Order: sequence, then C-alpha cells, then structure tokens
Amino acid sequence: MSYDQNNIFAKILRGEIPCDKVFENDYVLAFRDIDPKAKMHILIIPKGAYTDIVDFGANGNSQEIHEFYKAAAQIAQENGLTENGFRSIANTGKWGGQEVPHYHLHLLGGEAIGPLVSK
Ligand code: DGP
Repeated sequence: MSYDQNNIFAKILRGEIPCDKVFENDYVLAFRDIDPKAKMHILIIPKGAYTDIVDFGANGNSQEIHEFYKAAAQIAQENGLTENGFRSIANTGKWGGQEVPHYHLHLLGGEAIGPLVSK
C-alpha cells in the first residue's frame, strides 16, 4: 500500500487540523483519540510517512524505531498507565480494522480494558 499524504494523521502532522497533544519530539507525536474507547486513549505516531507496523518495521530507520518505542514508554509512564497496566494495539490493514493508513499505536488504559477481542 502506498502512503496517502492526505490521511487524517498526515494532516495533523502538517498542522492542518488540530489535536489534543500529549507528547512531541523530532520523531514522534502523540495525541488523544477523538473517539476514546477507554478512560485514557492515546495514539502515538511516527513523524515519518509509514502506512502501518509492517512498513515502519521494514522501512523505518533504527533511530526512528528506537525513538518511537522510547517515546511510547515515556508516554505510558507520564500518563500513569504503568502502575495498573494498559493495552497497546496496532490495527493493521483490512482484517485488522485499521481506519487511518499512517502507522499508530493505541494506548488504552485508565481502567480495566477487558478481553483482547470480543466474539
Ligand atoms: P485505527 O482503526 O486503528 O486506524 O484507529 C484510528 C483511530 O484514529 C480511531 O480510534 C479514531 C482516531 N481518529 C480518527 N480521526 C481522528 C482525528 O481527526 N483526531 C484524532 N485525535 N483521532 C482521530
């Protein structure tokens, strides 16, 4: 899948639409999900143009990947998610239910999150 420069997270990165930012550095932006599925629902995105975790893992450089997961740890700690635990999810592609084609990690917490999938 080629990267769509007009996806909603690309627009957020360009400052064309606002977000409720919780973290930013040269490599990573994190903001609150517009439709939270838990008391705390944060999205973490790399600033590079990667469609999903496969693209990021295969084509991201080592600094981008290091900075991404370092930021994820810092964001989880700073937002009080590490004490009782939380869930991190990367939906990928059609069957994974990915809606926005820019790689993002969901952090869900602030309460018990429940089973991984419902049937
Ligand atoms: P996914 O289904 O994994 O691609 O998750 C996309 C998430 O992005 C979904 O939980 C809703 C969120 N989202 C979509 N549009 C916006 C937006 O404009 N702003 C913010 N903050 N979140 C958005």
